[in-house]
This record gives sequence, C-alpha cells and structure tokens, in this order.
Amino acid sequence: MTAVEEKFSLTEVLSSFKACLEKENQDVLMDYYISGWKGLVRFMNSLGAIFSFVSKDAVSKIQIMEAFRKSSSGDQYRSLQSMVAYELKAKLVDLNKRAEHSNSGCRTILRLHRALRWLQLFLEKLRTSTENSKTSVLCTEAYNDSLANYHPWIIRKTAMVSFYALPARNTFFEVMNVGSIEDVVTMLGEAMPYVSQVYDITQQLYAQHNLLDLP
Ligand code: 1PZ
Repeated sequence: MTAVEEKFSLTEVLSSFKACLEKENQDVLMDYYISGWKGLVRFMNSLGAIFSFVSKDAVSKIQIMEAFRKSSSGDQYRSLQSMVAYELKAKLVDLNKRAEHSNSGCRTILRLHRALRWLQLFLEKLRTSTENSKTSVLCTEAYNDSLANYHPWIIRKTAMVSFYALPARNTFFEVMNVGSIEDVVTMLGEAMPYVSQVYDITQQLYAQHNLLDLP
C-alpha cells in the first residue's frame, strides 16, 4: 500500500461535504462538492472493478464540472447557486430536450445530486444495520427509493446485478478505513447531517428554479 492509499478514509471524503457549505450564506461550494465526489469514486473503485461502469459515469460528470471551473467563465461556477444563476441567465441550459447545451452544469450536477440521495439512504441504512444485514439488500432498497426512478430498465438491471458483488457488511466497514464498527457508526452519525444539508439545499435550489427534471 502506498502512503496515499493508506491515508484514504471515508471520514475525509465525507468531510468535503461539510466544507461545501459556506458559513455566511449556505452556498454550496463547487470545488468541495467535486472533491467529495472524487473521494467517493476512489472509495467505489476500491470495492472492485465491477463498479467501473458506475465510476466511469461519475468521473465523466466530475470532468465536465472541472472543465467549467477551469474555463474562462470559471468564477461563475464557484457555487451551485452561482452556476444556476449564470447558466439560466445566459440560456446555457436545455430545459426540455437535450440539444446544443446537452452537458450543462445544471443537468450534470442534477445527476450527481440524485446519486447523493442514494448515498444518503445507503449509508443511513448501513449505519443502523445489524450484523445479519446484507449490503446488497440495503443497497438495492436505497437504489429503488432514489436513482432507480431516473434510470432506464437496462441500467436498473445492470445495477441490481452488480449489487450482489458488494462486499459483506464487515468488509465494507473495513474498506471505509475509519476504525472499528462502532467508530464507523459514530463517524457516519456525525458526518451524514452535512451530506443531508448539502442535499437539501441543492434540492431546494433546483426546485425553486424548476430544474428537477432537466433532460
Ligand atoms: C457502493 C456501491 C456502488 C453502488 C452504486 C449505486 C448506484 C448505481 C448507479 C448506476 C449508474 C450507472 C451508470 C450510468 C448512468 C447514467 O445514465 C446516469 C444518468 O446520466 P445521463 O445518462 O443522463 O448523463 N448517471 C447517474 O445517474 C449518475 C450516477 C452516479 C453514481 C455514483 C455513485 C456513487 C457511489 C459512491 C460510492 C460510495
């Protein structure tokens, strides 16, 4: 194991979502949002190659957002709030059908935002699970209550099959690299409210601007 890999723990990943929230006005800061997602992808990759079809999609969405951030209009993408205001004002969002702005920041973040709901449900189930709980069942339930509603049949099918390859509960807790099971439960109890806050603020922002169904 290299030094970098050794340092990796889910605690750090989730702390990005805490860092996301700007103190004064509750803006969701893009750079931390992106770095949270990068950490989640790393974590997912450590679970095995079977999830590469998921991480490839997440990575491509992260790259779209990084490119916006590095572009000449990068400052407009400082927060999710500034992105929404800028893209809507400049008419950079395809509202009904994907056309010339097929990869807007707004529609790209919406996909990650929906996936964050899955993460929230799944980690909450894991936190409150018992020794006999099956990660594949917890994951399937979380998926059916969130992302599945937006995925076509073929992706749902592929996702469901891949869930059977999830490591058992104990191994899952170990891969998080946080400490004992009790430590993981404590850490999740502390960190998840921040993830929920980021989720809720984003949800409200998108609802307010009628962006929750972007194609
Ligand atoms: C821990 C085990 C990982 C389980 C992951 C559970 C989520 C399964 C999601 C399957 C998504 C598969 C691939 C691509 C889907 C895309 O079509 C959609 C819509 O994007 P569009 O086609 O409109 O551009 N993409 C998404 O819904 C975003 C999916 C991101 C998933 C990230 C999961 C994060 C995992 C963190 C692990 C701790």
